[in-house]
Amino acid sequence: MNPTFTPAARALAVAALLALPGLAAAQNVTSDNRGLQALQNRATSLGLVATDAADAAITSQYTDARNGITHVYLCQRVQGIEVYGAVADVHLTAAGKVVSLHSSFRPGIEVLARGAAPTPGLSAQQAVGAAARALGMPAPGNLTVLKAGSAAEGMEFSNGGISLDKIPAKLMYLPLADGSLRLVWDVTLAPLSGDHYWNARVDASSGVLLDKSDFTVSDDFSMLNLTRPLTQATVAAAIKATPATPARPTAAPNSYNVWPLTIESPIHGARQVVTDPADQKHSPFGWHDTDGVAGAEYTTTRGNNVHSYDDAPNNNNASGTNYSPDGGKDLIFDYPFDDSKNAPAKKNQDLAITNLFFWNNLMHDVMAHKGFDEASGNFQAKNYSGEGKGADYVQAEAQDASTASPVRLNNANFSTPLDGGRPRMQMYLWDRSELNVAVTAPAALAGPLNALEGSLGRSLQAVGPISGKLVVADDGSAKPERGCNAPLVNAAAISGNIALIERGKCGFALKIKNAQNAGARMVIMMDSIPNSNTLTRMGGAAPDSVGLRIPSVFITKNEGEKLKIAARAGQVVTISASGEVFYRDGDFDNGIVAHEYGHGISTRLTGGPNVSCLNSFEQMGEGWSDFFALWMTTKPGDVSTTGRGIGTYASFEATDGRGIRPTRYSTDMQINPATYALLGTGSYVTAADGTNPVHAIGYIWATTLWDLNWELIAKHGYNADLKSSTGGNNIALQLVIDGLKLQPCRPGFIDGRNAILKADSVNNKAANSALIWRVFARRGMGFSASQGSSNSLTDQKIAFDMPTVVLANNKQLSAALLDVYPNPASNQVLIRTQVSSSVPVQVELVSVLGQRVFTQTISAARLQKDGLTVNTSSVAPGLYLVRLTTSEGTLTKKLLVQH
Ligand SMILES: [Ca+2]
Ligand SMILES: [Ca+2]
Ligand SMILES: [Ca+2]
Ligand SMILES: [Ca+2]
Ligand SMILES: [Zn+2]
Repeated sequence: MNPTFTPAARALAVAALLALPGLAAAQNVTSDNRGLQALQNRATSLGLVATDAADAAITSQYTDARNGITHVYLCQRVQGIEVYGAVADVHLTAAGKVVSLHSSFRPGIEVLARGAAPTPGLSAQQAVGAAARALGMPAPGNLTVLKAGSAAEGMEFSNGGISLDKIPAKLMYLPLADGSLRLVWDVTLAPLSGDHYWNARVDASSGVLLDKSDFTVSDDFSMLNLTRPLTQATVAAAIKATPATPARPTAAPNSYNVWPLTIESPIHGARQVVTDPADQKHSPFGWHDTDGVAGAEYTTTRGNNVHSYDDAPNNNNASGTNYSPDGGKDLIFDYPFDDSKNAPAKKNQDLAITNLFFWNNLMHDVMAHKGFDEASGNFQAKNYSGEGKGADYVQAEAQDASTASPVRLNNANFSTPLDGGRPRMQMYLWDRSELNVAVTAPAALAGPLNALEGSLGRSLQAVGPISGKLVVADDGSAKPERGCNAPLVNAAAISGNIALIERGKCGFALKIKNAQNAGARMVIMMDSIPNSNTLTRMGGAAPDSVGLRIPSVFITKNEGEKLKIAARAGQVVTISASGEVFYRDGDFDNGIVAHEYGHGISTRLTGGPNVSCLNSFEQMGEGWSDFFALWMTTKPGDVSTTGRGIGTYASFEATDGRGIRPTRYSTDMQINPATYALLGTGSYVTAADGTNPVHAIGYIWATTLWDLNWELIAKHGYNADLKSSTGGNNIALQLVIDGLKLQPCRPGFIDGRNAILKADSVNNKAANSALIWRVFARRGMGFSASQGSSNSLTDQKIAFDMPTVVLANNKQLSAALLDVYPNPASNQVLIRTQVSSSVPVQVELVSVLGQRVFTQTISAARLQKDGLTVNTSSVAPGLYLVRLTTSEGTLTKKLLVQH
């Protein structure tokens, strides 16, 4: 210990001495120290010295009611102060056997701490002010202490008028890049804009911001559209166009007229009146209770699990007065739906808030049956069991920011503070613009142009229809049509007309600005790449930041060239252009609601409810969320090979559209070829600014979980009762949820695979291990695969093999191990397997008469990775047997050839 104690340091040391050994400031005070002891007993094998784990503390601990596993989550401490990011998890059976243990404790922590300043120069209040300043927030007002505690235990302050929630602050050690420790204040602030929920670490002496993470996970889909101003013109016109509301049946008490379970959105199925939907076990007092005593506390869309309300102005309900529909004493939430294309969002507000309320409750109830419950840190106002922390129901904000300036579109996000902190779900409108840009003269060129609007300037929809003469820009340079030099030489000719400018040399914004300054009413930007049909969405700056007021559209080089030649030849070229924007409401896309809620589940379950650690580069947060969305919307009779897009409703697509991911989800690798090998390649790399392609990463992971779900359905059947424990779909979700609890903090794909295998061993005595291996091997996460660092996207080893033990004792191997598609086949067929073989695999095609029409030997590695494509165009139509002979046994499957 440092001998030069200041009074502050002494106070700290005393506080540390007074703290119960092994217990952090977390809520789960328990006398069960088996997890802590297990960790301490294994210190040496974890590369630690005894003192590294001597002062470890439990951040949370709970026993799973279904499988009896006690999950213990710990943090490393030195001198009673937590070390940020140094955590461990230990999982024990009822008998005390350790089934899994991970640690990221830092070796030699005492020596490292000696180099760090032992006392904070700033008080906790000063640290809150410093963090706010560093994060660009206003200075906090009167910070009153809501929960007192020592610096090392942490304390909570009031929101200071700058945060949407109470402000926790705690003294910690932050490991720096060079391995040294720095004493910091860990401060959590939720700015009033609702865009972020910062967990920041500032130097405890200087107040300098050293590290931050965001509790908000954002699902930006089109950054370019986020700041486009909404005009009220369309909305007003749309009100007139709205058909009369049809008569509705009178609903029974406690009913909701919504798109219920397994219906993904209004394009996927009909709305229905659902009566008494609250789960008897996990919402025993109904969805409108908050006190655990019979009788609803709210007749609005508010209750123990969620409070859903309108947030069109994006004030984030700071005053607590945002609007929620009221179902009256009978709790009847039955509102009309105007599904006309140009219906204003406001007209469907009651229904949007109701549907959002319904689906948040549904996620709560279904997932509680799978083990996301009070003990493990779920979202409830009151915890009826007394386990875990309450006061953290979801704040679900419908039609968020739809009348705010700037408007937010094409997005959704979810903020997950630690257990006891209220999450926020923000659901936005989605837009789609329809452009009509056409040449009206000369007759030889007349006809529609293939055009795309960007985010620069005002939209055609906002400006209204434009028609006029096209004038080619002339900036006086060797390539005058690029319009980069100001002022334009032919400004007089351009004034009052439409400017044609070619891409290149300078940015779009400057070109448009030059045309605007010359008096142009609109810009048609032609591409500079011949024969390209790809239209570029012009963007790069918020519209008003560059002072652009005129609309602009992008067309191809080939179309633009014809117009340029005609105009320069002296012909009068005229253009007409108009645009209209339509909106869809994310509140009706149940897949997106489930996805957002899913972020809360994966965040609370990984590392325990009192630590937030889904922040490694490989972490699969978006993947779990997509999987939950797909899982909740699987209907009886669905088949595994059908492609499923995410967000098809919000993206104005048909139900078989691609949605917002690289491909649709499917077990058919022709539809969805994703494997672990994609990670770190192409668009699956870390960007120059350090951001990761989280949705692309998640897509690979969700693909694998989706395969797992269907393999288990094939084995155990589908159970339409989603709260049951039987049926392949329920077994799959249970493995995924338990995998979240069992995996280490900051996980990668192989950590996730191992946790699912572990969950199967705990839940099902490893009855599905061969199936799980097969699924992961098929997507590149086989037995020999490794993830390298979970914080790098480029150091993985991909493998498509299965452990030999799985394949042992099985000479006639299961047909499920052999992929043959398409089947029936016409001109070619792809044959693939994950089975390993110490000798080259013989692949044969045998007719029903036993005649071999094809034979080839190929390495097992190639069959595992790429498969073998066989040309069947000259094979006579009929039934054949595909036969593979490996060192582990034979595989056969029937194949029909048709021409
Ligand atoms: Ca009540
Ligand atoms: Ca909001
Ligand atoms: Ca909770
Ligand atoms: Ca890696
Ligand atoms: Zn997401």
